[in-house]
Amino acid sequence: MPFTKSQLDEIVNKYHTDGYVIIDGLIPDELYEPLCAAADEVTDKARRREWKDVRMVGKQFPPWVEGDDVWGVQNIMHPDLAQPVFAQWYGSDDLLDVSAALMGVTRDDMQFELFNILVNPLEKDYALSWHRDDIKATATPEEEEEELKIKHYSIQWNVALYDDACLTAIPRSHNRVRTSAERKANLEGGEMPGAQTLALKKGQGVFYNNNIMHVGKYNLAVKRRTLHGCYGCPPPGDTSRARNLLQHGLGYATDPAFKSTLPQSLWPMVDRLNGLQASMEGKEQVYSQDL
Ligand SMILES: O=C(O)CCC(=O)C(=O)O
Ligand SMILES: [Fe+2]
Repeated sequence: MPFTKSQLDEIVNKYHTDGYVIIDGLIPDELYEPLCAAADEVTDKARRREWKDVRMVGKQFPPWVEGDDVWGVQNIMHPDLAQPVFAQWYGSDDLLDVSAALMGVTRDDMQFELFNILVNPLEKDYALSWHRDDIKATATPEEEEEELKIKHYSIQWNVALYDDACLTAIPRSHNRVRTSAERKANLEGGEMPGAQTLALKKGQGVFYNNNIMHVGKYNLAVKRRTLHGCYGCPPPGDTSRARNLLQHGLGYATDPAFKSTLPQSLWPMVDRLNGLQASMEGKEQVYSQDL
């Protein structure tokens, strides 16, 4: 169901104030069961290592390495996984409309980016450490202040196929330097002041500024299949998204056969991504984090 202008205004306000916003009803009814089935299939493949592009327990950021247990499946729109329902949903109207509103652009300005799925580990509970996705935890307050000023031209989301209480964040921390208590807890461990679990009911999504202070905690006993991805909206010629994006390996999107498998709503968005990839060819890959 399309969002009204006043609903979108309220969503955008909450997002800018708190650094995140939780939204209902982003999965059209007819896609829910097919998405669950596709999510199980790609998760099983990843757990059997028939799909190697995975997040391994013990490693928080790319580049991903070999390991024993999987906490995420990467690039789920890849044609080799043959699950077109993921692209169908990634190109669905409500998701695109709300994402465009949150970035303050129109759908014509949007860029195709990442789409992964986050899953429960099977062997033992796992937790990431507190982080902002694009600023190192070791940054000095001065570096943090400078890096927080950088505009990211993107929107990131988690949309839960099953109830999900894995993501915890510090509301309103997306645009300010950590307090000394937060910095200490971040670097030395211990209780994080102001932490709040962003619990999702099945079908709900959280859209968040990925520089909000946040952490993931994964319980092996609770089934998690949470759609996790982003879109961009870089102005023409701006390559700043490359650092965050290309570390995840989006080469598959340059194959012309790939585009033909996608809904047409995504074609101009893929062209924009591929323009960015072409302009970065031969340049050294820089990773956002070293964990
Ligand atoms: O598991 C989550 O919801 C958060 C994952 C996360 O923080 C990350 O991938 O950087
Ligand atoms: Fe993160």
